[in-house]
Amino acid sequence: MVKRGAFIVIEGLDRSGKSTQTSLLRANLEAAGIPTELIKFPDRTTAIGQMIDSYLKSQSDLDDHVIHLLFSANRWELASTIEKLLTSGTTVICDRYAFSGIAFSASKGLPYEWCRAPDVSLPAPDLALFLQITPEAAKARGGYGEERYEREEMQRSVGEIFHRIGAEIASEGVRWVAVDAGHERDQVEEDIWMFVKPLAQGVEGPIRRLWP
Ligand code: 2DT
Ligand code: MG
Repeated sequence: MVKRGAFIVIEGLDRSGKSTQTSLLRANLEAAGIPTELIKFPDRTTAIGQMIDSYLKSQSDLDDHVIHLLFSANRWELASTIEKLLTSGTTVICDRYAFSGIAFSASKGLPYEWCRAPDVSLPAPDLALFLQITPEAAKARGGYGEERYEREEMQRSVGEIFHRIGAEIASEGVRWVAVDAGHERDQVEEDIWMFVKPLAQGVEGPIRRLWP
């Protein structure tokens, strides 16, 4: 049976080390000879991505529902690319995905079920790794940046919703693994590799869909 590439999502709060760890993971996969593509959401380069970027920088204001749908549309723009990559045997790593979409919008008060709806039937990851860090530890790392959502109260409620998502999707059959991102960089890298390595040689079976 021909194997497809693995679809790996890395989620976490701001300052949890997502960007560093997604880059390290890509390097480790490539060093193992696995063709790998790293995609970051939001992808701020598309027309929709530019609207999102402007919103995050507070250069524009949008209704909470509208920005939620734009984040989802930004994933749909890349959905067929992700599928093609996986089918051609490339492993895809996403830095944030639909789970961030729910966590941030629901923490602003939008209904949880409403937040899940626009991502229905997007490709589902084979493994979602949640980089867990307390808001206190994040603060100790130099604090948050200037963008919208980069505030301690918001990060705290986003973290709580991530936990709810983790519990729910695990019961629906998506592998959701919390990794302690409070450790040293090398330790986190090693922990992530331990979970990804078994998938690195490819995955059998069709690409699954959200929400399984
Ligand atoms: P970065 O700091 O990773 O660039 O993210 N976000 C992200 C949402 O609110 N919904 C989504 O669907 C996604 C993918 C999280 C920028 C901010 O955008 C938020 C932080
Ligand atoms: Mg950020």
